[in-house]
Amino acid sequence: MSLSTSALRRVLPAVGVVAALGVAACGSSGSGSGSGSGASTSPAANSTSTPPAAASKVSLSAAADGSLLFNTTSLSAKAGTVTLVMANPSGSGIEHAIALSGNGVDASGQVVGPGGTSTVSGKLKPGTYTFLCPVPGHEAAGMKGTLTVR
Ligand SMILES: [Cu+2]
Repeated sequence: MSLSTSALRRVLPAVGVVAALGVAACGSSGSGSGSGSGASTSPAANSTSTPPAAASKVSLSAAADGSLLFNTTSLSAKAGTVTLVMANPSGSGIEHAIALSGNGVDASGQVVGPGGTSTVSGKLKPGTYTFLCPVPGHEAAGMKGTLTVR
């Protein structure tokens, strides 16, 4: 029995040395790798943000025969920046303009003679607005209508 004990004593230190060498060999291998100068991370920004307010143009015209009327009394637009473009036909023989009022909006375009175009724009929330000709007497004569914004 004493033989086997001394044999074990010779083997155990050898195992310890081998284990230590193995650890040292593994530990020395790693060198700093060049990771990460990639700065461009682009998340999908458009998928979560609210869409920008649509800018919409709405066209109308004054009566071509000089009547104090627009060609429509009802317009509609999407909420956002809305521009009304009013053409004054060259045959109207009279000045007109386009204006917009309602829901805190009160804006007038320039007065234009026959052949001209008057525009007015505003940031409009959903609701009902009035478009009209601000030339004195024209609204009362019928140059007005309703703009519905959705
Ligand atoms: Cu007018």
